[in-house]
Parts: sequence; C-alpha cells; structure tokens
Amino acid sequence: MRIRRSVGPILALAITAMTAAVLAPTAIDDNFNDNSLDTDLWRVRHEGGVTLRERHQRLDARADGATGFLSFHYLELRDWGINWKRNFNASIKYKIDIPAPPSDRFAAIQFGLAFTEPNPLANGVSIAVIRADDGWWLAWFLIEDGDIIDFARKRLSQVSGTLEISWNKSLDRLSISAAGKTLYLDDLYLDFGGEFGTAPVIVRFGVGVDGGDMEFSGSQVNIDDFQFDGHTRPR
Ligand SMILES: [Ca+2]
Ligand SMILES: [Ca+2]
Repeated sequence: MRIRRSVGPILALAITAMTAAVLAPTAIDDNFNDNSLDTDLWRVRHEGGVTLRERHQRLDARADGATGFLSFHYLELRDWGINWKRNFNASIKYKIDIPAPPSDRFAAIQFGLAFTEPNPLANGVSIAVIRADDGWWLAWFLIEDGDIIDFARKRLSQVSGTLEISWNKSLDRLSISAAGKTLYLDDLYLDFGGEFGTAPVIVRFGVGVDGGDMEFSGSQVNIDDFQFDGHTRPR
C-alpha cells in the first residue's frame, strides 16, 4: 500500500498553506502483489461462502457452494472516505470469467459508495460488472433505505478489463466505464446531497454472489489492482 501526494512537494506545501490539509488531493493504490492483505488500509466485510484471498499477485475470489442469498466478501477503505463535494477517480482491474449461472443467480465484482454505514449497503450506489445467465453486464444501482430505486446497465463483451469510476461534482455526474462501455448516473448530489452531503462516503469493493449456491474457482474471478485518486478525509 502506498499513500502519496499527487502534486510536487513544493506545490503541496503551497496548497496546504492555502487550504485545509484534509482537502489535499490524495492517491491510494494497492496492487495486491505481496500475498498479504494490507489490513491497515482495508477493513474486511464478509458474509456467506465467498472468500477473497491475496495471492498470485491479485485478489482471488472463490465461492464454496455454500453461498446464500447475497453472499459477499468486500474490502472497505478503513481510514479514508470520499468527500463527495469534490471530484474523485477510482479504478479496479478485474476478471470475471465463469460459466453462465442459473437465471436466478449472479456473481459480480462490485464497487460501492455508501452514504451511511453499510452492511448491507443501505444508502448509496453499487457499481458492478455482473456475470448473469445471459452474459456480462456493466451496471449501477441506486439504493435508498435498502431498496433499489433506480438502475442502468449495458452489455459487455469482454470478461476482463478495468472498471473506472469518476465523480464530477460540478456536472453532478458519476461516470462508470468498463471494457469500452460507459454508463452515467446524473443528479446524484442534487437528489442526495442535502441528506448525505456532509458525511464522508465510504468506499468498498469486492465480490458478491446473489441467489444461492454457486461455485467458481479462484483463477476465474479476481481483482488485480485498485487505485483511488481524489479528495478524501479521514473517517
Ligand atoms: Ca498486500
Ligand atoms: Ca496485482
């Protein structure tokens, strides 16, 4: 894990002098290359039969067939939360290459932005690359009080790629891209900023399985790299 300033030291000093230090742009990345999960950076949230293990220079996901309704294994940024009044970017390199599940089940690489303490995600946005019975999908889900109140999706033709998330506060637009496809979520701050605007947004990502028993091997679902670059503040 590395935490670095994304501007030069002299410029950083000047910026720090002019603004509160907590608003300085910060970048975090984890390449998951040393076979040991960095628990200083990540808090682990885990439920059901999905495991996520750092090995083979990545996070390997497995489901042991004992998955229940909505089993998951997520990593949550421990001491950092997005200040969503300012722009940020995040990216996750992923692979989700598994056979088609039954129509009532799916597996997903998910990136969550939680406006309130999650587990489950009660208020926020869930962004996902989903393996369903009819193929692979890029999707976002807007969740309020535990219910999905809106969503959008686009079909993907590749099983691996980089999931890119970019928040532009002035446009009030979340842009979500993977494997050459892009989705937008507009008016997030307009709709939710009044209620949740002062709270740090919690960042988490991982692998989820919905709909009951489902197995996949570690070599077929994995996360290789995580990068986060934005204005953050300690939680
Ligand atoms: Ca590590
Ligand atoms: Ca890696």
